[in-house]
Amino acid sequence: MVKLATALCMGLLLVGAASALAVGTSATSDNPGEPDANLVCVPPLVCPLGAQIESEPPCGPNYVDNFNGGCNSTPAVFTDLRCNTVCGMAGTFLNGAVQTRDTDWYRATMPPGAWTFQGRSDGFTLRLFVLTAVCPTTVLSTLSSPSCVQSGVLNVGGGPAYFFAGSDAFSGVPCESPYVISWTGLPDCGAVPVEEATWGSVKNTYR
Ligand SMILES: [Ca+2]
Repeated sequence: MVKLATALCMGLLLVGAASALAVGTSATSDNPGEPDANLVCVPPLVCPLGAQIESEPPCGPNYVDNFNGGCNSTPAVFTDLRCNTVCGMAGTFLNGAVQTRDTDWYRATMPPGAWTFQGRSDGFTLRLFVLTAVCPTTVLSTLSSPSCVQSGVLNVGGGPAYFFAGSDAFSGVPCESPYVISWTGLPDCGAVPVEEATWGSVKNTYR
């Protein structure tokens, strides 16, 4: 386990983590033989029907994340998970002269059991974390996944947890670059019951 402490706030620790763990870390495609980390998917990544939409405002120069910056934000702020699939947007930008990435933090209380967390991105290398549900937080597990490739799975136990999704790199990723992340153990909001009355209650509950 790696103590994030305040280093995560500035993204400093994760620079090292990224270079150590990421597959195809080149932000450009001019390294022969290496995967293009910013490969745009053909066909494009699709947001599954009924997925929860992140809905964060687009990042950009000097963007301040008061939406779901998690332990990086003051006060800490999270997107609460309602569904087992989320469609979100990642990106990098300049904060003054500092290369910065948008970080998206999700939280849920997982039911008792053993579950998984994974994702896929379009146009950038995705970084995922499972974190303890406290700030400052502690990394329980992490992985990266090249553009267009379904990631491996991170194991998640029951109880409260924080989850992180974002660009692995701190530069070179346009804001509004899409990703889809998913869990086992959370409600499937894409399931549409046959009976209309039941459908209405599901719609009200999950959308
Ligand atoms: Ca964010």
